[in-house]
Amino acid sequence: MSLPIDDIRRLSDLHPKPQGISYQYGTAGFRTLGKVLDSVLFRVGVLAALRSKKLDGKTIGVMVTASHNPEPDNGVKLVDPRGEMLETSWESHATVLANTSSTDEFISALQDFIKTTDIDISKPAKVVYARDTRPSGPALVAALEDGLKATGAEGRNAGVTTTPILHYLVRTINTKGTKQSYGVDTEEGYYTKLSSAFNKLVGRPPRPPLVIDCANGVGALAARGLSRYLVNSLPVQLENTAIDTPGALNNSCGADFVKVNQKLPPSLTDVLHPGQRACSLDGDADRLIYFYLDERSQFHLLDGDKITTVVASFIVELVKAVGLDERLKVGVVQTAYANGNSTKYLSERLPVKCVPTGVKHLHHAAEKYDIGVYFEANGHGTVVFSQPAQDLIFSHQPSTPTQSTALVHLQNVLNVINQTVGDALSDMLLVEAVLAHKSYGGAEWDSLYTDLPNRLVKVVVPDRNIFKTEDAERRLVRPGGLQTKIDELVNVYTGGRSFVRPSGTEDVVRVYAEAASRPQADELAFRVAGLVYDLAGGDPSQRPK
Ligand code: G16
Repeated sequence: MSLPIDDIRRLSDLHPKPQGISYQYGTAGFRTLGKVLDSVLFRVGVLAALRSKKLDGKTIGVMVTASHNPEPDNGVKLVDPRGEMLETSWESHATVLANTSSTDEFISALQDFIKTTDIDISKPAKVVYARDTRPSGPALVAALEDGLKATGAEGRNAGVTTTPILHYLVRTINTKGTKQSYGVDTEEGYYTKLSSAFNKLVGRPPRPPLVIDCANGVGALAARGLSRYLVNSLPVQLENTAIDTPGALNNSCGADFVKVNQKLPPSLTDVLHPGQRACSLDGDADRLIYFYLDERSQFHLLDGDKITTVVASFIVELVKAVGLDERLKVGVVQTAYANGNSTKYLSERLPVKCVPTGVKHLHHAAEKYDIGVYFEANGHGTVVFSQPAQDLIFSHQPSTPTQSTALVHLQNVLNVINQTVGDALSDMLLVEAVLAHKSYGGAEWDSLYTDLPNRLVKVVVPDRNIFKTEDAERRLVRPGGLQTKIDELVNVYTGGRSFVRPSGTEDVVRVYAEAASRPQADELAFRVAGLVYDLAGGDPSQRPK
């Protein structure tokens, strides 16, 4: 059997690649303006089918989203059979196929690829796909469907849903009827799995109401779907749910806005009361940031690092209470963005590893532990349990009533977690369960350690690809000499730390700085941003101030 070249040619001609644009499969797949992604979606459809064939007909996922990015952006990423990110070696194949300039070139690259990767074309291909609420989504999904049609793949449209639900679907479809079955392969199956574990963990009476900022994105739909199952355990108040209002998505709301600006979304000013907990999702509901107002109505951020701390500590306590602390090692994975004081707090208690930005790096590192807790400071993360750890947790015979109670809690913790990828709603339930068990409000949780003041700045440069990093992105290798200058600046500030890295999702370079005081952190960040700008040859009128 060979490729249906005529079908591919005919449909590919409907999705020509625009001239002068170069695409790159980065940290979160392809991501750029939605209006230039048509050809990419077609080709991703073809690639997803080939990935499925390569993996003996296992279902591959495709998510159309640009997550926290502005509404005109869009993107697409592939999901491997266990719900994890696409295998790294295929990222470069995706980039090559997306950049072929004509149908002929595309077909010839495809044929080479099939040969070198040894794909058996006669195998079946199955793909499940979904999109977020962006206006460019429907047309991009149509292009993707043409790619599936061209290769004869069987497609399942999961509609408008969150990125983590799509990852969940991929895993449940592929494990259906096996010992590793992960749940029922529907959105309702997802809500039922998470909520029933949560309801068992928390029970009545209901928790005080939680305000959820849905970023005016698809998280609003999923949060509403989930809330139907939480009536007696966690009343929620959904805010920023305007999914049909043009321009509203992620605009002055959502997890990225709250984390970067370290302030309340303006739309919540008259909504949130002092002491009340609230959280923000991002545009595809795979990130979660908590916050609260103290009695003086001062804003306090509870970011991914704070989530790691409270979740990892709780899991360690449970494992100990069950009597499995010698057999189950819990570890934490962070990135360079982790607040210095979170790393200090955690390292005094647990093994902590630092890896480059991007869920795939964190996820893989977390899989090295029996129980790996990973969160990026931006609120993207989850907990992964090795298969032997899961088997042990579900087969262990406790010796005392206390151990027995702790074991049931640990089993429910495992079930409330979406292990496939960072999942804002699953993480929210996990955090709520931990807070309920520890009788913590926002202030008690926040007091575990005090964040070092920090600042994140974006720098627009002519070419972000000249920036190369090492040591889990904590040091710059190129442009030459810049790291020495950063080091000299950092030394001037008490408790100073700063690093520079090119973004994998936006055409910018990011600068992070922390120091002993807020003005010092701000000053250090802007001075480093200035250095970056000058060395990268930016327009002097646009220099960060
Ligand atoms: C994506 C990645 C995250 C990463 C974020 C920002 O998140 O999945 O791992 O932290 O982009 O990456 P960068 O700083 O390289 O632009 P999301 O929520 O946008 O999918």
